[in-house]
Amino acid sequence: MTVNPILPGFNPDPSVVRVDEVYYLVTSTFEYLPGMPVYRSEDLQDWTLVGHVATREEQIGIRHSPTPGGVFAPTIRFHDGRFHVIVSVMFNARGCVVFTADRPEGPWSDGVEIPAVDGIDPDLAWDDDGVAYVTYAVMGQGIRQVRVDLETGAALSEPRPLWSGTGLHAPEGPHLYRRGDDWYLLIAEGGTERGHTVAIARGTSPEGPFEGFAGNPILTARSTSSAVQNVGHADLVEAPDGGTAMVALGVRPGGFTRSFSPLGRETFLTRVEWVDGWPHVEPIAVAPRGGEVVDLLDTSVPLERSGWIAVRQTPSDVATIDAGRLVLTGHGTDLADPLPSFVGRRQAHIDVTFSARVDATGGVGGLAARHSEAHWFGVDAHDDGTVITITARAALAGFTHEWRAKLPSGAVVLSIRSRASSGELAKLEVGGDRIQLVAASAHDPSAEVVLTELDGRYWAYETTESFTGRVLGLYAIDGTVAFSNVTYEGTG
Ligand code: 6LW
Repeated sequence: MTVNPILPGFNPDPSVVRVDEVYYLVTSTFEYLPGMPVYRSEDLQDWTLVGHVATREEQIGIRHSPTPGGVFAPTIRFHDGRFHVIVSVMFNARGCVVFTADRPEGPWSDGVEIPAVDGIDPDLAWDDDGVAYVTYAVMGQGIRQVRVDLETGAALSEPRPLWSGTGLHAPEGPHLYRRGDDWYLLIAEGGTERGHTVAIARGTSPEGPFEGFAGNPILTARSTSSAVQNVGHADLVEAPDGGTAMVALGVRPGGFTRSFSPLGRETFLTRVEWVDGWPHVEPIAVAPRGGEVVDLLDTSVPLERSGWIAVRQTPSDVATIDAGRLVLTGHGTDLADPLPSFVGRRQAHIDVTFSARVDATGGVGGLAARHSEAHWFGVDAHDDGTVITITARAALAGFTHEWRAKLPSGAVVLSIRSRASSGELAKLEVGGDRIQLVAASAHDPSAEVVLTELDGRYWAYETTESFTGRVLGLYAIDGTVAFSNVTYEGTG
């Protein structure tokens, strides 16, 4: 593999399908909208965002779902000329929903609810007669299955237990495949944290019985020094050369003890060889794509098309574009609010400088990194015409700390700079990154003020009570704030 992760940053629970020569992949989005990005690739390495399954809040109904609820682990499949995505939307009324589309770019349907599926991680497979099987996980009950009429969402059989896995904690993330005369049931086990593994079982019918492979787990990084940990929640697909490829989630924890992962769960790729009817999976290796400098404000397309996301609302519900600037209006709420005035992007590199020119003459706003309502940090400005008050804020488990500085009135450039711990720090401590919250007058960028330096271990996947990752973005607390020159410079 030349590049790994193939989808860096917050992109967990990958599911992939091949249609003719083209691959489409979806990932989980929890409380963010638009939900379930659809990525396209012809070689499994380079992926382009082509759309989202949930572009309208009503499709998933997450407006009142608490973090870490919302969109968990979708499966994408193609059947009878149509794309299907099945998903469980957690902590809200929708539950298990199946969406269809003629084109992967969408539009995707409003969705049909499947009330019989009362678990997570639904998979969709069809037998030769066109009968649809939904295979899913229920905590404490293992992998279960039900036959479903996808037009109405009605169950065509009683849900029943299918496989309890090899005995590890939390069997989940099932996918069912046909290969020759056999059916294979791929699952994740051990929990989505350090114990995560992938296991497989084989049977002669999609309804089982399934016999576990003696060589399970077929993939895991547990108890290894691998730079990618937590590997699991996998999906299989035919590779361009006719072999088999696997996508799986993993994290890249920093430091000697590999403990903290600022970016969250990312999507990785590896190869599979079949030996005597069982898959043998190459361990996942890290090969980052390298640095990039991106102007994030492409005002020629709607924000959601170029990768912007927002919390329980779409970016277009929250932000407007005016004369080439992105404009946010605050309502006296910060990022602790379930509906913040915030639009963001997935942080995809460990070393990042994220900056924007901020016009805060009409309000209070700036740049933030969000993990959840309780875990975020930011730096914002308010310009009263004489001075700009800069405030850095860091919310940790719901407690917010603040630092202040003053600059002369005028345009200001705010930045969030994160760097992997280096030198003795990286050797001795348990990793993570160092984050600076920075302000400078736009007329004199050299005279910058570093308001504070944070220890990124407290804003990592492992600490933030969310299933997401770090999302860098723009926010307004009060009034109207305009942003331009929004740039992302990532390395490492
Ligand atoms: C998902 C489960 C998991 O439903 O984490 O890693 C949960 N796997 O399968 C949320 O992403």
